[in-house]
Amino acid sequence: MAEKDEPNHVAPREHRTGRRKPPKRRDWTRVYREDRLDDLGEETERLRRSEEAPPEGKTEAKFKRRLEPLSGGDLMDGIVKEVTSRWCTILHDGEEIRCATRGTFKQVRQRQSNVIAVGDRVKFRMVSATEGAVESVSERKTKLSRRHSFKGAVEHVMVANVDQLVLIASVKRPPLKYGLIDRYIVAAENGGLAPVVCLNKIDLLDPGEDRPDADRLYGPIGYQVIYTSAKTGEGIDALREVLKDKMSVVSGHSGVGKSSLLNAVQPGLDLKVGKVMEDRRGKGRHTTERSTLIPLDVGGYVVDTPGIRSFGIWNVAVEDLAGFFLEFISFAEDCYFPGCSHTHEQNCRVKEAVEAGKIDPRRYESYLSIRDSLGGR
Ligand SMILES: Nc1nc2c(ncn2[C@@H]2O[C@H](COP(=O)(O)OP(=O)(O)OP(=O)(O)O)[C@@H](O)[C@H]2O)c(=O)[nH]1
Ligand SMILES: [Mg+2]
Ligand SMILES: [Zn+2]
Repeated sequence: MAEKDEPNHVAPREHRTGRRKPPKRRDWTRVYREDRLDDLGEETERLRRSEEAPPEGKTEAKFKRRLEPLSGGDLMDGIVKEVTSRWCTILHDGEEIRCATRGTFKQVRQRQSNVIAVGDRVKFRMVSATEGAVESVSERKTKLSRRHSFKGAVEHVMVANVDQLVLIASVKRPPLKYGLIDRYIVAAENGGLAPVVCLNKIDLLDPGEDRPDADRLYGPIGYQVIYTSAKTGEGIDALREVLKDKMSVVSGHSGVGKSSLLNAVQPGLDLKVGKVMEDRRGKGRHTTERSTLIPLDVGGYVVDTPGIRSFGIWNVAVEDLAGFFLEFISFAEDCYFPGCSHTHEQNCRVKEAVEAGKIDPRRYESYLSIRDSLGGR
């Protein structure tokens, strides 16, 4: 069963009043906590114990050195700002502390894609005047996860503990892809984040050309849509308002203007922005190299992330997918066959609604495409 096989699930976000919930509710806290305990508690303990008793042939001195971090200063709370394979930066009391990723964490990481993600709440100790060591990671309240792009069936946690995903697309250069937006929405809902859609580069629309109607597509199902231009400043106030006092992550294709938008929201931030020169396919070069947590002057935090090429859905069962397409739900309830997949069945109310123009065909296409990628028939 999905619950047993995939213990890292976090609860879908509480939906706003009047909106229907995706069909599943799992006892995620219990399953998740057990999993975390196993991975971070017992596993860490086990490795630590094995370190304490030096195996034959290894010198006492070497083990003392490795144990040093544990006997350092007091335990303190922090939030992870940046992560690389060897170290992470923790924000604590307005200060940045660089922490080595201890051997125990590295070993655990081989089983999970990343044990520490940006946004994680951690406990750490100082081990020297300038360096710390992470001792434990708190249970994640939310997470934005995707399928690891080259490691096969491995989860990659992009960011932990954020309230909302501001998914950025551009109206042109690179071209707007509704399929990607819909993938993000499924992942956000599955991980407990509220999605907000932001269409950038509206200055590139020709005179008289209409804005893409994303607001008509997503507004009625409760997702805010904003239109922006980092170049002209249009919509930047609205974006700042969205980010204010919240923990957010911005994500989207490379070159859509994520870092440019954050620079516009907070002058002086000076995030590195891609060169104006774009490659032949219209995709900007990959400019932001790693995710970074940024404190906002208006209150709250935002995580800038590197652009992605594609987004593989993680930990959604094929039969649960339609529940993430909120406008399908009232129709799906009346499908003739219980467990209707809304693909080939007779008397499928969802397909009828698509034909009657009550469900947008772009959303139905996204559903079919994601379903296909999840192995649905
Ligand atoms: N015309 C126009 N260009 C923009 C706008 N926003 C960003 N750009 C340009 O788009 C290119 C990419 O911008 P970035 O902010 O680096 O994009 P990004 O999404 O952060 O890209 P990655 O870090 O690679 O994921 C740069 O040349 C920007 O100047 C906009 O609103 N209008
Ligand atoms: Mg960037
Ligand atoms: Zn159906």
